[in-house]
Amino acid sequence: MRRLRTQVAIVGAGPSGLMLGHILHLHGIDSVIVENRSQEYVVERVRAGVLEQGTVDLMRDVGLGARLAREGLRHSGVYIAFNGQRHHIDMEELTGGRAITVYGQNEVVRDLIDARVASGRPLHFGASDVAVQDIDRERPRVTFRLSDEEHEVTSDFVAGCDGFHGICRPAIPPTKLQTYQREYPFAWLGILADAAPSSDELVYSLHQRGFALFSMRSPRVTRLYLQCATDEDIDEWSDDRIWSELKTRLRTADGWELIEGPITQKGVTPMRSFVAEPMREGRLFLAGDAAHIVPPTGAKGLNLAMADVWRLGSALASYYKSADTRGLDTYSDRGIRRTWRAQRFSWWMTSMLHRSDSRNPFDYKRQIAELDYLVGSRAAMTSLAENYVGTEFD
Ligand code: FAS
Ligand code: PHB
Repeated sequence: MRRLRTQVAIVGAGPSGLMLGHILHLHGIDSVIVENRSQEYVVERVRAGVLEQGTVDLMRDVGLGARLAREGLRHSGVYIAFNGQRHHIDMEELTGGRAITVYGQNEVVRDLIDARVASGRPLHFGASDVAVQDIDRERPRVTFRLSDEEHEVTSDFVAGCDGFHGICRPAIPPTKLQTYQREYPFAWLGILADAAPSSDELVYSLHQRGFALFSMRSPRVTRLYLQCATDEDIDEWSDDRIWSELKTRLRTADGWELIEGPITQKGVTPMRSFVAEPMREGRLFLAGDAAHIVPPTGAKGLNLAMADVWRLGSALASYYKSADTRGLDTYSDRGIRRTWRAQRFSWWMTSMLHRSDSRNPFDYKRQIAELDYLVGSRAAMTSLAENYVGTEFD
């Protein structure tokens, strides 16, 4: 058994675990990161692509803003399309200068892994049998196997950054945890294509046949999504069928045309809303998808995770610097408040822009009326804009 002692044991090397490790490193606080998948898997998996202003500011503040500034695509607005018309919402103007940046989650993870390796601090990929013990004691433990050797990390705190299917949230006794969830009766079929993005900014579209989203990753790569059934069989979707359905749902009267290209990745993502309360039990702190899941329509998942670890990192820094526990003691309440605000916005975007399974024409007409009000009201557009670009981390 190899025994390690550290200040903060971090389970999971996704964006939240890696960013927390980096923030702690900048404050001179020790941590060990334990991840059960390989580095390649963690870097290559395709997920989010939209960074709020707060996430971009955090990347810059922790010294990881250079490649993001060079390769990220800053967007001052977004398009909402319905009835064959695209309507632009100038979020930067409506929020006094805040904007979003398109930069793939896997690029964020790549930058954070490079920084971790450069710090020389422990980052273990491919760990198995990861478990958390004694979270209600002074010295919680994380145990795992690595190349057939048992490891035990003893720490002051454990950060559960291991996502929705991780082992940290289930380590909290069910009597102490309240969960809230909503499953949506549809999913997203998403593709990556080697095609130059034909729109300068994202296009969210409601069509009779369902939702569609035009997004991108770089000047050479387009990212697109369309609403599908929860049990959709991806093998039934040839590339031609995908392009023709996307063209139908994204067609607008202003002659804007989708540019096609080789599809390099496709998959179906389920849609759910999930919240676990509290986000802390004893010496265990949950962050990111381990504590909450939002449907991706509001582009909040990654950004909420970043807000959590900014909050947890600052709280741990105050604790180690001046034994001030106020940040740790308010971490969960502040996190839960921000989470429900993101849940409301993500649910609203999802409900407004997807065909519900009722197929009741009343619902579709009401959705169109809501979109018509949205693009005609400065107040309504401002509400969408400030939620979409995100508020200051708190
Ligand atoms: P993550 O899930 O990213 O990371 C958790 C890490 O913990 C993983 O590396 C996992 O391998 C590891 N882990 C799990 N169990 C472990 C164990 N027992 N021991 C050790 N390690 C363990 N958000 C958007 O805004 N837009 C999108 O388009 C979008 N698409 C998404 C598509 C998918 C398929 C998914 C699942 C999510 C998507 N999201 C999207 C949300 C996504 O961006 C998440 O919010 C973000 O990855 C959260 O980051 P983490 O909390 O770090 O969790
Ligand atoms: C993406 O680019 O992957 C993306 C963009 C906006 C969303 C969800 C996903 O709402």
